[in-house]
Amino acid sequence: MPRLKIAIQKSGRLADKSLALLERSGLQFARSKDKLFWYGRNQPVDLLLVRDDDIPRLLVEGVCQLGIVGENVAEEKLLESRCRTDAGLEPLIRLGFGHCRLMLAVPESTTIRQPTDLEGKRLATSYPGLTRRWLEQHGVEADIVTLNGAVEIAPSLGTADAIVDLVSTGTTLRANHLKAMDTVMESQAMLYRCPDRLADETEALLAKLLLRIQGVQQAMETKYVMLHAPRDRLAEISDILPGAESPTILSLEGQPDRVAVHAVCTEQVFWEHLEELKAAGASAVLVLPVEKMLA
Ligand code: PRT
Ligand code: ZN
Repeated sequence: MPRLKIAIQKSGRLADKSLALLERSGLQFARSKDKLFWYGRNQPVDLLLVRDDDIPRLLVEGVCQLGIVGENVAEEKLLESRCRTDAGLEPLIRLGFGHCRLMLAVPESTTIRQPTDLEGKRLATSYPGLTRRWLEQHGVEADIVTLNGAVEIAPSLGTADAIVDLVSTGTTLRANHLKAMDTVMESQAMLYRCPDRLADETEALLAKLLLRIQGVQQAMETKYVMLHAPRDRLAEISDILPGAESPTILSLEGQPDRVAVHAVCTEQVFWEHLEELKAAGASAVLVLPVEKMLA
């Protein structure tokens, strides 16, 4: 009987959501507090809990067949060519969490305004591979100072003129009197597979698991939206609903000019959408989660 191994981050920003996704996909594990290995209880799928930096290598070396890691880490590791470069990791599903940007940032008071101003300067980063690629793309020669942490304080310490670091809310940049100048890479958590083809039975198991994960992923993004709308603005309202196809229209007792609209929105529903709906005459807008779906 073939077994699959999935690598996820042991602790950190991606850890809880990675595990939750797998558990929602119906996988149960015999949890052990300190150990790195959790045995699959109800499916032949085991878990390896490691540092996120190790995940690309574990996949390339075939120790694990699936792994969840930020696109930033996967790209960086491949560029640093600590793993075999001829066989890249295969990205399978963008997971919709761990969103961030790898950004080039400069001190607020700097005279650096455009990429060419970085010529001959020093850039501090934990992402030397991606930084080097950005410099090459912009035809700039600069020194890269590789740091494992506290990159944001390098300019105030005088060890760098600019930094390339991950940003999500921007609070860290502001707290260190830095401002973003360019986006080097946008990233989120991604499910990757090992580059090598597996035995037929193992491939079949992997395909089955992928369908489940995709289903969970879709259900998490999908919302059921209910609202009341003026009959004569239905087309406009349907256009605002993100990713909704043919909504259900129901008449409202005693209100000939208004109808109830029920729609399955397959893309994220933001507050902005609700505000637009309201402006188009919608009322009683409800957004409900979808537990499971089979399209
Ligand atoms: O121990 P291990 O090596 O497994 O974890 P780690 O410390 O290397 O990584 P961790 O858990 O911090 O991050 C894991 C992944 O989360 C990253 O590789 C990214 O893909 C993703 N991610 C999303 C982030 C952020 N957002 C983020 N904001 N990773 C780091 N940050 C840091 C950033 O480095 C900076 O110090 O948060 C700070 C900036 O945040 P804001 O909100 O102030 O902009
Ligand atoms: Zn790490």
